[in-house]
Amino acid sequence: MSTDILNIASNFKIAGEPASWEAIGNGHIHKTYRIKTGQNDNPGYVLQLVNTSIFPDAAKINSNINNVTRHIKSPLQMIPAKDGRYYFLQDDGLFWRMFNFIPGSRTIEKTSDPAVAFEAGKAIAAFQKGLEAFSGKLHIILPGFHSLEKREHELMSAFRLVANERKKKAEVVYRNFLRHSSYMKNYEQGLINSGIPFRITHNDTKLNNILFDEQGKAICMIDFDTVMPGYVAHDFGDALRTLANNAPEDATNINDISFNTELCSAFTKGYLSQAVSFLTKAEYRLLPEAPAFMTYLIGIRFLADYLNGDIYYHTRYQDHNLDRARTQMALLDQIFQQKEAIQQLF
Ligand code: GN1
Ligand code: MG
Repeated sequence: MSTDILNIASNFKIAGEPASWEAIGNGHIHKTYRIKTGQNDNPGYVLQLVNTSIFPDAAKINSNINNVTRHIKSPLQMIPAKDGRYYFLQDDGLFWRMFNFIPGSRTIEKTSDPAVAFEAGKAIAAFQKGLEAFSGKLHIILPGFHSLEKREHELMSAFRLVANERKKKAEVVYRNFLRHSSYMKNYEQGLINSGIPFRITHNDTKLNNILFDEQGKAICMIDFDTVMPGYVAHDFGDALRTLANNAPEDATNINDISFNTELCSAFTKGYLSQAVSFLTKAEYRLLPEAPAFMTYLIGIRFLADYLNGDIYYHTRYQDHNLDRARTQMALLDQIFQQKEAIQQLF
C-alpha cells in the first residue's frame, strides 16, 4: 500500500518527490491521505481516492471544484496531474485527485468551545457570500440531494423491500422518524413557496468539513463535492446537526444526546455576522427550523442505507448506520424541545 500511494502521488505536479503518507480525515465517502515530500519547507499535499460508485462522473465534480475554489480564491486549490488534467485515473479505474495541504490546518470533529462554533458559522456564511456573484455553470452532481420527497421515497422503498433482521431492528426508529413526516413536508413546502433564491451552497456543512488553524480560527471550507444551487437554510441546519449535538453523530448511548443551545447561539452569531449582508427576509425566517429539517433528512438517509445493507456510507461495524440514524432521531427530539430557545436567537 505504501508504495502504491506514493506512486499515485508522483503522477501529480508536486514540488519534489513524495516521501511519506498518512490517512487523514473522517469522511464517510472518500479516502483521504496526506502526502509529505522530502523537502522540509513543503507542507505537502492532500491526495484523495474518490468514491466513484457515488460519483461516477467524478471528472465533472473536479471541474466544479476548480471553478468554485478559484472563484472564491480559496487557500485550498487543486493540484493538476502531470498530464494537465485535475485527476489521475489508475489502470483499474480508481480515480484520484490532489489538493495542497495548508500548513497548520486541521479539522475538528467535536467542540465545546463557542468561539469555534462562531468561527464555523462565519466560515459557512463567508463561503455562500463568496459565491453570490458566481456566474459560471456548475454540473448538478447529485440531483435532489436535499429533496425530502426523494429521501423519504428511498427510505420507504428500502423498508418495503427488505425482509431481514435489519428491518426488525430498524422498525422503531423508522416509525419514529415518519411521525414527523408531515411537519417536514410543511417546512419544505414553505421553502419552495417562499420564493427565496437558489444560491450556490455547500450542501455538506458538518463541522469536519471546515478547516481550522492551530488557534481555532476557521481557514476555509473543504469537501466541495456537493457544491450546487440550493437553499442557504440547508447549510445552516446541517452544520448545527453535527456542531450542536453534545454527542457524536454515531453515539451509541441515546442518553448522551442533547442539543447545545450555547453552541447554537455562537454559531448563529458567526453565521449572521456575514450573512446579514445577503440574506433576504424570507431566508432569515426559514433558518430557525432548518436544524430539525436537516437532522431528519440526514437521519432518514442513514436509516435507508442501513436497510439497503450499507452500500453508501463507510461503516466501521455492523449496526453503525443504525446508530447514526438513532442518534439523529434522538437529536431531533432534543431540537424540538429547544424550539423556543432556538427561535429566540433570531
Ligand atoms: C457525507 O463526505 P462526508 O462524510 O463529508 C455525505 C453528507 C452527509 C454526511 C453525514 C456526498 O459527508 O451528505 O450529510 O456524510 N456526503 C455525501 O455525516 O453524501
Ligand atoms: Mg467530508
